Amino acid sequence: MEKYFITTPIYYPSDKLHIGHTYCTVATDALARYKRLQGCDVLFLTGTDEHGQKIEDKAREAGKTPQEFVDSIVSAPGGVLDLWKLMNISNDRFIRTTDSYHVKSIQLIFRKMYDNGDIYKGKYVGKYCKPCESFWTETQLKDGKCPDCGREVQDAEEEAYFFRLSKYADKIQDLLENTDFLEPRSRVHEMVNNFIKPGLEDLCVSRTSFTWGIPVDFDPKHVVYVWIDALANYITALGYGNDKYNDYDKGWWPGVNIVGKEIVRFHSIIWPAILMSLGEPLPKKVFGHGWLMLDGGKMSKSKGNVVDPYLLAEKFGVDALRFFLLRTFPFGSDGNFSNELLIQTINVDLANDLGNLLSRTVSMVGKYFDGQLPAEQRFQGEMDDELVAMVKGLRDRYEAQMEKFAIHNALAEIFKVIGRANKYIDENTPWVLAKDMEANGPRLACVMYNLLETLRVCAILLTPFIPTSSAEILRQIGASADGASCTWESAGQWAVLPKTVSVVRGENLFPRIDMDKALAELEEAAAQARKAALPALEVEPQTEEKVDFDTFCKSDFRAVKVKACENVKKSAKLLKFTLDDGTGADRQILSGIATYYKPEELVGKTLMAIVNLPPRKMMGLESNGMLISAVHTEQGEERLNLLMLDDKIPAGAKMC
Ligand code: ME8
Repeated sequence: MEKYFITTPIYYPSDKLHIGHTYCTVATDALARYKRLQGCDVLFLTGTDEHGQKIEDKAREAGKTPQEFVDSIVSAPGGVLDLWKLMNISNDRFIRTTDSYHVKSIQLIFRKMYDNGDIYKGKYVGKYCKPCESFWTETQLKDGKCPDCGREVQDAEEEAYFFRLSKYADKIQDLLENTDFLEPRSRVHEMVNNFIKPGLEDLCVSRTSFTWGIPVDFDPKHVVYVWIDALANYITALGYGNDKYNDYDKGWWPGVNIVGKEIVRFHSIIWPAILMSLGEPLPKKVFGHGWLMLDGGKMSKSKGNVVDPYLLAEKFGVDALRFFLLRTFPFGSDGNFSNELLIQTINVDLANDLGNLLSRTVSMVGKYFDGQLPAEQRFQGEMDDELVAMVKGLRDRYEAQMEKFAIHNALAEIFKVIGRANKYIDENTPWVLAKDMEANGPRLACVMYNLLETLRVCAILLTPFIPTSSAEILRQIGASADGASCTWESAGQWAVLPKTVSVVRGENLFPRIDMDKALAELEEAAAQARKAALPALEVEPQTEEKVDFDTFCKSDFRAVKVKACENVKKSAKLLKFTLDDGTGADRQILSGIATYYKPEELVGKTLMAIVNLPPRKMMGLESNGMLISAVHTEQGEERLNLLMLDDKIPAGAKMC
């Protein structure tokens, strides 16, 4: 059996993952499932890239150790592992770069490259982009900023180890230009023109300014550059340099690396150079997919424009979400995400086209034949030929696209057939045939059989995208009882179901979604999420400016007792207080706190007031002083509490 090793990038657990990460993982999952369907022995790897300064900083901000911090995002409930479980990701292995076997392998790899002279000690002077964890030379900067993310860079100078990347420049240019190692092809020109032709410089591969990384074992004040640590996961997870696994030499490597476009540079230049240095085979392929954008910009937590996959999966179903991501956006290009597009794709493709084809077919077989087709069937040539021919060639057309990673085109091929099948129903008008079963029964049975066969082939080929729904379709059309009619081989054949197949009515797989209602609900959920993301409790920062003691002492704070309190007419905010301030005369103070207190709950309370402010008119009434309260913010909402004093304190007592 052919071995096929496929990987996603390993994700940074610096924040919760979003729909962009989900896109990348679901696409790789579909490719892995496709290869399994074809009969390959697949090893699908994903994981998390847990070292580096960004994680160290984030952990500090969160008041956690780096390990506690990454655990809270990777393995805690609602973390990365749970997200992949929810999305029905079929990975066979999950690597964390903090796993001890990986740490050991990275130390060995670093030492091997040091021993063979490809890593040497030098001094780093240049610029560093912290969010990207990338070093740049002056000439590589774009308008003085990081060429990858456009953010500010900082000066950096320190003793460091370097990798002789320059030594491999020609070999890598040849690899990129003269093989199909990197796809899509457009990315080759970008790499060669932007990075190789201007001159590949040696790469700084160790850091001493932070500690959250894998120590260089022969010089432990250095930690290994996070990209060497990360890229090598593709082989350490197979057991390269460790005893945890022993798959590396067993035909699994080389594999296929699926990555997002911004990390193509690391995967198509640095990664093959590392492997060349180690004398190991290069990946079969690096495929750089596009970004899911929101409002024209890349989705990213730091920009605050992320979409939550949990919310969408819960609302529309996991299969519908997986399908949308892969059907809508050409895999190699960027795509603009919107909730409208998501709902529209579900309604058009899944509810109208596929869902209707299934429910009409199964219910007609139920209604006209009591759920089981008769053996006597009449094929009518011309009326059937076009559909049958389309279905017969579907698997090969689909395969041709999948082999090119043109996932969206493979799906388009399936949906052309589904559209043709719906038209076939309208052309053959089964409800008219059913009016005279004696004359037309065999013809009607053949129409139904052709539809069931069409659904069978489509459902098999849809399995990598919507695994749960495909299994249910195959069950409803009577294919699953017999494993042989659900295989890859059978998807390339016609008339595999027995003539007398029985169907099973099931639930409506893809109910139509009310667009306006769903959009309003999503907007409400997003508002709630934004609110929940606000700090739980916030107080105003303390004033820097000092006040001298004498000025402070001029403020006259007194205990006051509330004799009466009422709302001020025509004002939603103001309360009018009649107060005993210990002088024997009533004092009137107006306070804008009616949204926080009802007047009656304050009568009799002892409060604190400043009494020597100049009188002020509000809504035509005079206010002599101000009641003192404490203010803070909770989940974005302002909270106010009057300062209530012990009732033992007499009215007029001075606060000092
Ligand atoms: O880059 N649309 O990790 P990462 C599509 N640790 N894909 C997106 C996306 C979006 N909006 N946002 C992120 C890293 N991704 C490194 C990888 S591999 C040895 C080390 C994709 O968590 C992104 O393109 O920042 C990348 O392929 C993957 O998510 C991981 O991104």
